[in-house]
Amino acid sequence: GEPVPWWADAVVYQVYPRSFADSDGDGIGDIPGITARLDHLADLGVDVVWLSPVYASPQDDNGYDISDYQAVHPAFGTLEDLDALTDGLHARGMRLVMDLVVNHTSDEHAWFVDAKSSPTSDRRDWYWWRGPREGMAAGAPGAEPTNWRSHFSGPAWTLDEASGEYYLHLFSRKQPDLNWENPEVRAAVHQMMRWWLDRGVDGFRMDVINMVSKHVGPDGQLADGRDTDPRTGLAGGGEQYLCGPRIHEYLAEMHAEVFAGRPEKTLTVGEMPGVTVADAQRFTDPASREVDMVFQFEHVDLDHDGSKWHPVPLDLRGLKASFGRWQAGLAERGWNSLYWNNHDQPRIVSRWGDDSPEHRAASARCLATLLHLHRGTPYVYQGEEIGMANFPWSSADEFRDIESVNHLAEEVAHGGDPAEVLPRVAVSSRDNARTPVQWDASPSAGFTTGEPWLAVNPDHADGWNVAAQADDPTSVLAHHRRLIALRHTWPVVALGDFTMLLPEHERVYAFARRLEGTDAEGAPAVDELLVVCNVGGSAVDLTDLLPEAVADPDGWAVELVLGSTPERDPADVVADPVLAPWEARVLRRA
Ligand code: TEU
Repeated sequence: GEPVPWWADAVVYQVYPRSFADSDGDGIGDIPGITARLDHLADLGVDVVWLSPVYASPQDDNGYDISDYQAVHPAFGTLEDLDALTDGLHARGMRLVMDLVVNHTSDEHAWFVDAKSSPTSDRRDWYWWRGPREGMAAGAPGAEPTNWRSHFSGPAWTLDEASGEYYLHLFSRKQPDLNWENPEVRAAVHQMMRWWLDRGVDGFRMDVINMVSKHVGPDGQLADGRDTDPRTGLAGGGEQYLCGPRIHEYLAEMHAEVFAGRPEKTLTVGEMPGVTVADAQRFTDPASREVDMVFQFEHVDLDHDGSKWHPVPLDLRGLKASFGRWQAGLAERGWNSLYWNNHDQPRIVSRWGDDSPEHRAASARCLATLLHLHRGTPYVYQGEEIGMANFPWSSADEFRDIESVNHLAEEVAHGGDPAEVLPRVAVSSRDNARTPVQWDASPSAGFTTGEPWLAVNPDHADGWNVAAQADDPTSVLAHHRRLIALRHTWPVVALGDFTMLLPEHERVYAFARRLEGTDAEGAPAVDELLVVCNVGGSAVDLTDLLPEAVADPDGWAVELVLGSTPERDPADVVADPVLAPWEARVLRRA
């Protein structure tokens, strides 16, 4: 078969630069701040850093609106700072993956300024322009060319008064969508990517890359009711722009134009909302030469009903069914990414764990174990390694994220009661992920000497910081180090087959991993792991539920490879058939 790729046993760490570490006291994280903290990442043991956008940007969407792909936003530093970061990572054996945001640019990018300057501009066709709906006047309510809704509220079209045409923006009006049908656009993107690789970066995380091929024409479906807001008449429209007709062609072309023949070890991961297992198989099949792995959204869509603003409790069986399907679907061809958190998701310990003082550390360790023992490449989002939690929001004016701010405004404009809207935004807001990283217990958590751009979570003073956890072997941080080391040292963690156990159990998440190989003498050998996680706050007896997880003094022994209760003697843990609240065990069949 194919040789095992270098990233099969890698762990990726995501840095959101605005919130990581501020070196100059302006309250905004920056690149020198990251470079100064590289030892934390090296101690954690991660192999790759994915850096969210640091490019020149008006910061309408915190850098996902780029005005110059080959320049650094001044608040983040300079190109030289970025080179120093790259060198610092490489010197420690880590690689740097940049964010690639090419579904859209900023409206302040020179390409869009040129396109907008006149309908006859050479670059007009680099974006999507359409006249008003037939029979309607430009600017009239509902005259937008389609009923598509922007991901950040309101229509996905904005009128350009001068020409009487609308331009498409699936995100904010300051993020116009590029027209990938135009080969000049694709060539410009490829050239820019090659420029970054030549400069020394090691790959790209590709923002909403499955949105670049779209069918701009039909209305979104209004029938379903779930993706349509009756108050606005807008529909999602995703069926017209997710994994559109030319998406595989575009990604294969990008691979050929940018990556083929490069001797360097690169990594590509495509962020793909709405991607199915079948799509992902093709995107990540090495034979397709498209991307190494994708970010899928199925699991993070399980705990809300329709819109992300209507949370419902997670049913653990649904999570097992989903992860189980992805594990099986990409077992033979393709590869999974594994994540709980990123800069768009609320904190996992608050979301599916329990952030009360009693269970916070245990639930963070449990969920990390569950994720990292799956087959795929785990992604750790900054702060996740110390169990950072959601922020205790108390008023609407605390939010900075455009998605949250626009949603709050839209709800209130449509008569929503702020007292009812605020708690739902508090639970789901992307700003939960964006509060500053908690380095120590000092007033701004060691993030900045100035006024942080977004409030620091007050819990940093209660041990939820890097300094307090670094030398504590029972900490969430120490547990992450052990999980990452386990993947690096045990091939079965990276490569073993996956079998879900107890799919119908509401609380115990259990699975087996199995790898056939050879022992030190070259004889056939099987390595087998059993992972058992108690996803809840009361104890569970495994005696009848999962007898193979309970040590049998007369039969084969069970060895504890990694437990989530480091204060206990491993022999005692293995001998105890009762899983404590939020306990996780990684057992080896001997
Ligand atoms: O997000 C992709 C995306 O689809 C978002 O709508 C995401 O699902 C949403 O934020 C969840 O609430 C990517 C980036 O990760 C995000 O930060 C950007 O805002 C967005 O693309 C536009 O570039």
